[in-house]
Amino acid sequence: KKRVVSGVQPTGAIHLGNYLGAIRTWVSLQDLYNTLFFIVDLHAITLQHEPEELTNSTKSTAAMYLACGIDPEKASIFVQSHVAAHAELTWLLSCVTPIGWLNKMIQFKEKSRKAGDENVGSGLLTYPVLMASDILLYQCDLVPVGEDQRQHLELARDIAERFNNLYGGRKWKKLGGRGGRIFKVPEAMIPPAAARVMSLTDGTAKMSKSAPSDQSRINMLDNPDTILMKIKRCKTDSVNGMEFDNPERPECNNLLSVYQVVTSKTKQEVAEECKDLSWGQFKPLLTDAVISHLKPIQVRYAEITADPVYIDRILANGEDKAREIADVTLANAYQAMGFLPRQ
Ligand code: AQP
Repeated sequence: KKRVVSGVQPTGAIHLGNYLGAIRTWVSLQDLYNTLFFIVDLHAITLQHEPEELTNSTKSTAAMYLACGIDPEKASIFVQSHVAAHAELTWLLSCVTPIGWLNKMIQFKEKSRKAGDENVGSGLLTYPVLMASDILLYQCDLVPVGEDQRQHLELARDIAERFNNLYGGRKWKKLGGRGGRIFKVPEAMIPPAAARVMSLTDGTAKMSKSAPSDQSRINMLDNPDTILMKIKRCKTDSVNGMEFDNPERPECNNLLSVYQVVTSKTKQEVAEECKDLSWGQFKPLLTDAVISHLKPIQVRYAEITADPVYIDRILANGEDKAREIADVTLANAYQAMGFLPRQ
């Protein structure tokens, strides 16, 4: 079976963007592939954070994975910082990643601009190297992510190729290794619809956990009244009739795409159903569809979090399985670079 890995940062409440762009796809993959899904807590400290919030978010993100349908019998679920190989491999990869590659990352430019120079640690720049470690450690084939992560995934592929070229093949064999490549070069897997869910208050900005206004996103745990209110107040335009793919109407395209995915309808069905609707007619349809899609997830979340030991057990089990794979790759990387083996 091919291997799939992915994760979400515990930087706040999981929103519809994280779910539609990533977690929902994972659920459909766990029957077909060997899957590892982790909570990427080391990534959550690249901007200033509250320690207590990190603890709480890590637990709630794990519970949300389960509530959304990730099955611990099929997938390994674990916390990134519990597998030390992630941090160790990051150092090795940092040393083969040119700074120029990192300077080109759009997310770094955006986040560092927003945070202001004083608050930007070097971890924000090297974040994509940690992400490369997350992926390459598991020799995975596919990485399901939202559109916003495409550039980071390309970088992970470039780092893998550079490392393989520098240290793989005959050189590695000479040091007692297997020869050939050290890391598999993975492919991105981006969902066909709602790969980039946009903010409710600005159809040109992505929905994000860290956006200051909670009105800009629908959180997975928002209650029906909150969802109703957020959709009621979301940004619209003055055109009647709903349509996909009109660049002049980003909000319209965004909300239609969300509606399409939460109702499991095709794009054609939704385009036909909504083409003559006004915003006033469309919003209640969308509100009901989102509320009923989220309801079973919220019920399950409440059940899961009622028993904290349950999650701890799942995370410990996932960690063991992850470590088995990660430690082999890490040992290979050390060996290929010429480090003296640990006894
Ligand atoms: N708006 C989005 N639409 C579709 N997919 C999205 N993802 C995030 N936002 C959207 C996908 O969710 C997964 C986890 O994302 P992350 O937590 O690692 O970080 P992020 O992409 O930076 O997400 P946020 O919500 O914007 O977090 P903050 O505000 O903390 O930076 C990824 O697969 C991502 O593609």
